[in-house]
Amino acid sequence: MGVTMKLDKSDQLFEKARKRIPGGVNSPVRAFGAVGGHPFFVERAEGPWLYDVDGNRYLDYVCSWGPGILGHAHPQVVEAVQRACAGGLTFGAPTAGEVELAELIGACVPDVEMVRLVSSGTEAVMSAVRVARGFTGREKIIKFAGNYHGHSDGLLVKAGSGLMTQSVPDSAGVPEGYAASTLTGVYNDEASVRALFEENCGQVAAVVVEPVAANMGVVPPKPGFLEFLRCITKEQGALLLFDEVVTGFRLGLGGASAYTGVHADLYTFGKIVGGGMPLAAYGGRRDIMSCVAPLGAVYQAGTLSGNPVAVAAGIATLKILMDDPGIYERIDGRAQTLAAAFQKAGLTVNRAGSLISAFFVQDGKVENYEDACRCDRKAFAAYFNRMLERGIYVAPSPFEAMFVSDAHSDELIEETCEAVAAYFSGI
Ligand code: KE4
Repeated sequence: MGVTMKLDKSDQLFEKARKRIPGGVNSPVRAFGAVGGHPFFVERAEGPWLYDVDGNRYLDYVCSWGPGILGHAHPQVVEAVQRACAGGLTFGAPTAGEVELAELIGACVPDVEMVRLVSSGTEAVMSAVRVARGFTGREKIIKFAGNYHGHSDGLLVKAGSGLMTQSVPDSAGVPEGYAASTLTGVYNDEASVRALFEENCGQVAAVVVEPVAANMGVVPPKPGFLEFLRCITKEQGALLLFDEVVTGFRLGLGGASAYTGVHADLYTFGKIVGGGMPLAAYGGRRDIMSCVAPLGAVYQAGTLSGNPVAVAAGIATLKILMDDPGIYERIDGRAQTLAAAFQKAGLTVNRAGSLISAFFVQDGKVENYEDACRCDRKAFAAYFNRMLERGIYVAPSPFEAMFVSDAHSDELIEETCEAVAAYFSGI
């Protein structure tokens, strides 16, 4: 099933990697497990292009799973990082940049009155859940099958992304007790949420949700679903936590709350907010965030939290987006063009802004985990490998989103549409 491109150096590296790194990769979904063959090893990237160690070039629709909204190696972001590096890599002491980034996040998402910078989306969601439990004094959380919130123990229950790719929705090594405090609802199914609240009356600290799901493929909320979650959490004394690690600064500067009009109590961000560097964030209502140490009793800490080099990348990225909000219209329009090409080829397409998924499912819609699981994995793998042969790199999993960046020109989008049409017409 593998591709016929020259991948000698990548294969040699993969051989060596597998001796020292589990599966040869530092994150499971990169291993090409769902599509066969071996991953290519990247040498460098620029704009919409990835270049591998064998000299192959790929048009990149993974965009490092979301951070790459501006394209790779954006000159202003690189320059900001280089300038920061020259002043030292890490201090473990507060810097002006952290204040500036916190203020920029709050300017874009006014619900985020206070924010804490951390180093990964996993850490952001794990910390936000702890704050929700500390603030409410309650233990249980509700998540949704197919939503992925990083790999902290309590959230690796019926999770999406790499777990769906490997068909293992739950992880080994998670103590029963953790899983017992994580209740799982059906995305877009209000009755499933109502039932969980009735069965666990007064015990639910928060509903944790991807406001637009992007880890079972892209699955937008049905009209009224988020509004329902907002109402029932208020009614039940629970908090609403929007996990915007993917949607934050992707669906627009204001993320999902601006895109949907629904406002949460807590938010998590990652990917774009760090400009491609290891930086994420959690934040929200001042009264809730005042629970966080050293102000309050909920402890969260990090040696590299608010790292000055990562903060410089984040500030540079947000400033470019804030100075040119037309980016969103451009990338959404291009995503729409791509979506139309997949629809014309007969696929079920879900799109939210510049997030797209084309599902290999026989007719019908994809509105939740169960629908997404119906996808034809073999057909997806064949499509993935043919596109890769043509130098077009989509995520090596049917349960990830396609990301469009500002570096994907109209011409490149057109070329991609032609490749899609050629593939599905058997050329
Ligand atoms: P990280 O710990 O990977 O920075 O973020 C975890 C996370 C949290 N919340 C959402 C909604 C996420 O999508 C993620 C991570 N996204 C996946 C891709 N869908 C990361 C890719 C990977 O695991 O390699």
